[in-house]
Amino acid sequence: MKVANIKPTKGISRENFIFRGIMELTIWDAGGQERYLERYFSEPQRELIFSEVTTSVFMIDSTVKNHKVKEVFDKFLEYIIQFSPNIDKIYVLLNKIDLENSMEDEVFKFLSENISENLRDKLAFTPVSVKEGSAQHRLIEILDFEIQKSTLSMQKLGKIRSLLDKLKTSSLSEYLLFNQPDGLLIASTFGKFESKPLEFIRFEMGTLDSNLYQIYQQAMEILNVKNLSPLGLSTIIYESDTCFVLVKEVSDGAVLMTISKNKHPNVFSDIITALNSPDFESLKKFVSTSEL
Ligand SMILES: Nc1nc2c(ncn2[C@@H]2O[C@H](COP(=O)(O)OP(=O)(O)OP(=O)(O)O)[C@@H](O)[C@H]2O)c(=O)[nH]1
Ligand SMILES: [Mg+2]
Repeated sequence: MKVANIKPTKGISRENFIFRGIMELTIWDAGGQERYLERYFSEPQRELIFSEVTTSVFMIDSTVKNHKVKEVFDKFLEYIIQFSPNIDKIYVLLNKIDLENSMEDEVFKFLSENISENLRDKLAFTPVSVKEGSAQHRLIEILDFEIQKSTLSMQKLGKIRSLLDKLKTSSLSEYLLFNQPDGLLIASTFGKFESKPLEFIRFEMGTLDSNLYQIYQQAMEILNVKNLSPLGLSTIIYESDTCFVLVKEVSDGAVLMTISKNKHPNVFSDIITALNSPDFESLKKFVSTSEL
């Protein structure tokens, strides 16, 4: 998201999200303005806000250092520990380090003051910048720890990986599966693979800005095809000197990228067969649903 035009969060904003296509999240973004803080630190609200938390992230503007901030931080810690005692890590992001007047070191010291050793061991401070993208990077890292802690997510990931490996074996190609909403990699036949998020071509006919569809209809009329099936833009094929690259929508939630080993016609046909196989259908099931 662009950092420039963010509106202040009113109260608590709730959003559901499926991280990396496999882990369902409910994100509670708590507005930092005083009137909202007062409300959700008060009784009985605070129990509702601070209980059943799995991951907690406190983000602070590190160009500001005052007693109000420390008070808020201490209350936040108190209620998180009280109402979600199973939490083993509390992440603190010291934001805006891109600014010259950022004092992340001082803010770090200031926030750590008068905190019991026990509690201090749970705190993980990271200097970040939303503007430069390191805050987003850190959040992804934090959620990746959560995936590793979640049995259901790990089971899903295991199934997805084994399906990708099956596709690879049957078509001598590499497969990369991306989560559509954020472009993050879900799994790949390379194992660990770090890349920038995949930026999507929108899978809609309209985005082609072409009269291809009318011509297709006309051609099918000449060919006397009844029950014309709609033309979907669900697969895109690129070609290099040495390989084919296919990008196919698995579901609303995911996109599969295939890189062929070579350009032999049978490799291409094996890929098309793989992309229309029951294994491909199974992939759909595991991505973006809570089913296993
Ligand atoms: N320079 C810089 N500005 C930032 C950064 N992150 C946020 N901002 C700016 O800081 C202001 C506040 O950002 P928000 O994301 O609304 O902050 P918030 O903590 O969610 O605020 P509340 O919703 O009121 O709790 C906005 O004007 C942002 O453009 C950053 O990393 N660097
Ligand atoms: Mg906000």
